[in-house]
Amino acid sequence: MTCLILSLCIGISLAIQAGSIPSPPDNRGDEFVLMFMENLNYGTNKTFPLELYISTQEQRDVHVTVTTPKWSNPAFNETFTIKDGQVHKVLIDDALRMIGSDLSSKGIHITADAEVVCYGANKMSLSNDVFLGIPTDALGTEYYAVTHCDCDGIDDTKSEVGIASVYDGTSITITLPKSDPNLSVTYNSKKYGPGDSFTVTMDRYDTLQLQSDRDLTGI
Ligand SMILES: [Ca+2]
Repeated sequence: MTCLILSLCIGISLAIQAGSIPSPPDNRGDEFVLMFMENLNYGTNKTFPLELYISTQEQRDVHVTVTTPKWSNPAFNETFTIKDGQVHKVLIDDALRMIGSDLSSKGIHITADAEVVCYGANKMSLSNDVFLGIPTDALGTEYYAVTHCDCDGIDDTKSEVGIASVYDGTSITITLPKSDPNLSVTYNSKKYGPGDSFTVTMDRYDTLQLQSDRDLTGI
């Protein structure tokens, strides 16, 4: 028994020295693919750029590049350097903000030569949202969304979900929740109801936004 424990300890020690134990998924990473969903503008026609904030815990200079690889209207490309404690703000043209239920190529690609964190602010007049970016190495293949909807017909608000693709040829199956008999989503000229499923194939940097007049929670 002693020999077994000893050999196990040696095995673990060697693995740690070789750096072969992967770190658990977290929000620090060296690659992100992000998107910005539609936001409402109350009482003004002023447009607001998309905001990204990028920081790091690294003691050395970290080189970061932010691009919109499949979007050129206008194209975006910015490279900068940050280190421990610094936060760099990136402003991106609001044309990258999604509109309606649509498939487009508005993915924002962030790469760095060490781990960084990224969060975004989606600002409009009287309607601000923020989100934490999840790096590509922490992404999964199954998600449930929680959404909000003023479903009383007074405001022109909708619930919405957004998907950004990291890989070419990604097949995504979307299933609408069954909880609301009046729920519907119209995508690609087809109307889907409670419990319906449909599949969308997306390539790298493609972005999909789906909206509904009803609460999409559970999609
Ligand atoms: Ca990480």
